[in-house]
Amino acid sequence: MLTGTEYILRRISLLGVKHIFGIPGAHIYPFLLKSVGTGVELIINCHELSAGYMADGYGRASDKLGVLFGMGGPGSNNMVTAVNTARLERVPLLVITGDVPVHLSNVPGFQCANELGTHDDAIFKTIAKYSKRVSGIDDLAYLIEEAIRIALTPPFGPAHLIIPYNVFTEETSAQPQPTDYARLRFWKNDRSTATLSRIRDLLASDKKVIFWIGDSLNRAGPAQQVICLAEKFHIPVATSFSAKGVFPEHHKLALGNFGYAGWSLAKAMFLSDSPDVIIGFDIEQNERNSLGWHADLYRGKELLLVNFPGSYSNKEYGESIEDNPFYILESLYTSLINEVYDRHSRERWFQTILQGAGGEKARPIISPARRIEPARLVQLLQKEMPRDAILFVDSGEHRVFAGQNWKAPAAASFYSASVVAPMGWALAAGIGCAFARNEPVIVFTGDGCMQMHGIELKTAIKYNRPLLVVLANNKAFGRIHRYLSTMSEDAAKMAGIEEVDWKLFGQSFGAKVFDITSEECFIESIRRFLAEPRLTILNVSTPVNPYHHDVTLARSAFA
Ligand SMILES: Cc1ncc(C[n+]2csc(CCOP(=O)(O)OP(=O)(O)O)c2C)c(N)n1
Ligand SMILES: [Mg+2]
Repeated sequence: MLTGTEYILRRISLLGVKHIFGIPGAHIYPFLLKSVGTGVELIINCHELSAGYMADGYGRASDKLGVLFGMGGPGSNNMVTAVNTARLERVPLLVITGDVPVHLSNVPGFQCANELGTHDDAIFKTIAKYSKRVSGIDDLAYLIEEAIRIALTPPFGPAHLIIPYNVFTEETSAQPQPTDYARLRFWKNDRSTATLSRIRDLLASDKKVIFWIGDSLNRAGPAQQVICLAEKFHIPVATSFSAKGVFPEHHKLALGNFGYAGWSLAKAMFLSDSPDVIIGFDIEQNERNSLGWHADLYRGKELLLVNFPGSYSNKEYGESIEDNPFYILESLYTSLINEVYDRHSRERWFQTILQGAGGEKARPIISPARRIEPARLVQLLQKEMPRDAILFVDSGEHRVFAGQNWKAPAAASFYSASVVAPMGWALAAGIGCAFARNEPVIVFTGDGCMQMHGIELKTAIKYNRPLLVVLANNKAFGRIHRYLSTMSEDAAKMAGIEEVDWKLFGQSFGAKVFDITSEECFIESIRRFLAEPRLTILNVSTPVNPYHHDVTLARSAFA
């Protein structure tokens, strides 16, 4: 017999998940106490929201599942943005929140989410992919299985279970069994055969085709298929911001990322009428992907998007087929890889485009003043760090420079929450990744983001996670400053951030902190981190209005 807690944790352990993230609270005492010896370590965070981002980073980077736990009421309410981000960015998460014992569930007890008892499912039903209350120990095995299956079926997302206090301690005769959830990735529907043959015909034709790869495909398997198909049929490939690297960005067919903070090569190609067809996989027609629904993206070419059911679609913005991009790419690969195709006309076409655009060469960074430009920071970072370094990028002005200047060498090497863009995500998610992967992790963040979840540096130190945090410190909510400063001086002041002594802050947790004022000092500090990899913060003084080579890339509905 196993207690409810043992059952849950052993089931999670069978998925290969070794670390889960959360905050203690009365509702989950038995969950904390009975966790020892289950093969899963409970990582105790500073806030449920950043715990959620850590679970998100773990889920994205491990190709498994992130797990978040906490109490109901205030604990679960604090998780809301992380759960919503995981849904909109398609990250597999299992969220477990505690509750009062079943016999108290309909009275307003201490720390209830609402006046009728905890009933957190009322909140989570609107933001998660799935939310259920376990009514007793006999329900547990079935509901855990259902939650895991739903989280790991594309489009991935968060599944939530409320587990009442008594269910953690009661015993069950059920034994957790491993299930091969990898196969869930390849579901098909009644349109899939037609989708496949339509794309196959386009690839085999002499049409000028471009691939456009979206967020959920930022994993090794699909990336391999995209590379093989692109090379075989000579198809240039662009990605969304969060899928940077699914197609290696130094590849001769790489267009880089298109949309907000994208490459000029991708922009020139997508806004021209040179391609006949752009085929997108998991490219939702949202503002960021489409450069603010730029009219030229939809003119003079066919736009065919293979998107998960439920994705936003609008006929004015291309044709969206509801299907499974994982299945379609896998089937295109297996059915076409041995075909013979004459690439010559596509080769000639793309060569002409490249000559016209001058390629995506590293641009000289010309600063109006002698400061360390964030674009330059990213370029130097890439030069100094090992090729397989993983980069997590936060929300703000600094993100633009990562998008344009970082050349992601492979899938699963670049991560950003670019759909919801919650500030402070990158540090926490990067720490989550450092639990999942044994590789150097870099976090590129701003001082505003650092104010939100910088306290989680404590967690990185406590569990000995060696991250390199590059803090682009412009003493402002720079992204906001860019707009407010065009309105009035008083408005711009609202976007200022008063001096924070980040050195003192980081050192108070035991982090190594370097104040960076020159490029030489930046390079030297990176080398010191590599020689002795432990949590290191590079506090770089950057300008509030950095030099942009192409401000139109930041085009938005608001400006
Ligand atoms: C949780 C959250 N609140 C507000 C915003 C709006 N916002 C977007 S960028 C930004 C400023 C970020 O400042 P900082 O981290 O210093 O980066 P910078 O823009 O200066 O590079 C703000 C307030 C947001 N994205 N997320
Ligand atoms: Mg800033």
